[in-house]
This record gives sequence, C-alpha cells and structure tokens, in this order.
Amino acid sequence: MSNCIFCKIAAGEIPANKLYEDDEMIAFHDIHPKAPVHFLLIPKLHVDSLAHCDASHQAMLGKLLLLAPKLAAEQGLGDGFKTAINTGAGGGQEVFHLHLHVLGNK
Ligand code: DGP
Repeated sequence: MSNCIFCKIAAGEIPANKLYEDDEMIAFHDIHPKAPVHFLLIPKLHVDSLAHCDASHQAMLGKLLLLAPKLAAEQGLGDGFKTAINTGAGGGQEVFHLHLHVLGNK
C-alpha cells in the first residue's frame, strides 16, 4: 500500500527503531510508548486489520504470535507482558496495517 506508514517502515523508506526483522516480519519501538517497553510487531505483507485476515493468513498470524514472547524476553520482559491488537476504528485502531502491540515493565 503506497500510503501506508507501516509499509514504508517495512520497506525501509521511513526510519524506525527496529528490534527485529526477517523476510516476513518486522518489530520496532512504538513512537508513543505507553509503557517502559512498547514495541509493535507487524507482517511486512499489508493487511488492514485482524478483521481482514482469512485462512490464507493463518501461518503469518501464528508466526506473529509466536514471535511476541521471544522478542519480549529479549527486551527484558521475561516476567510477562501485555499484548493488544486494536481492530477497526471502534477498536481504537489508528494505523490500518495489522500490528501487535507488546507492552511491559523491565
Ligand atoms: P493503533 O492505535 O493500534 O493503530 O496504534 C498505532 C501505534 O503506532 C501507536 O501506538 C503509535 C504508533 N505509530 C504511529 N506512527 C508511527 C511511526 O511512524 N513510527 C512508530 N515507531 N510508531 C508509530
């Protein structure tokens, strides 16, 4: 999506404080952190929201969720963390590129 800010971050066109990247996923620190550690984990593939996912996204969603505890531990959240996926305007979603918030205290 040409005007999607998270696609631009995934493509390296906009800088972000990245903590993880592979061929399918990227994680970067939230620009407006709501906790001492607050990062976003996104698929590089553009999907507007969780409500726009279907069976073809099953493996991607599994990978996204399984990466969260690994990256959280690497960020010092071995004791635990919160996750959120805001979905749709009514769910508080502001950036319409699927993303998982991971938040916690070191
Ligand atoms: P949501 O409400 O779930 O759509 O949250 C979007 C989050 O994305 C919000 O916490 C702020 C963050 N964010 C928005 N634009 C940028 C950006 O350009 N860079 C970074 N690092 N985070 C951003």
